[in-house]
Amino acid sequence: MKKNMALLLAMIISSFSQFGFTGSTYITNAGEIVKSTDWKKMQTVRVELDEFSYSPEILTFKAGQPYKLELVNAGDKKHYFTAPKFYKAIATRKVQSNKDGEIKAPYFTAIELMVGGQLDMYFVPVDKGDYTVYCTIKGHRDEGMEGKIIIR
Ligand SMILES: [Cu+2]
Repeated sequence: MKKNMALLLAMIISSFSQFGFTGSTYITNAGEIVKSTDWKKMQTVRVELDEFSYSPEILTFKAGQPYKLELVNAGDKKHYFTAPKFYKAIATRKVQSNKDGEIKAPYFTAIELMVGGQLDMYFVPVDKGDYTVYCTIKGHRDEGMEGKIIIR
């Protein structure tokens, strides 16, 4: 399990290094939004990753409402929850693993889930719009591993 966490950290750190090249337009006051949010009002949404799908396939969130998004890999392969534009439209508080710990960070581009893994993302949707989520492992998106995220 420690090895998995180290891998996960490596993935997240490598995601960070991409910022400089994207001309990023992340929510710059994400920290203030997270702090001023009433987390007692948080709603929990669960999405399962499998071969080769996200269930549910369409996620709808309300701007300003705090959420815990439970990302669960129910499949037999590793999968990604890659959604660069969505991550840029939200204020993220943290991503937490109930057994390994948590990572407090305002910005992500992708989250990788090991087989049987679960990570919970705590966030507040900010920018309304339609976003795409997909798996970046070779062939998975072609097999249909793509979903939609709506912030309204
Ligand atoms: Cu996949």
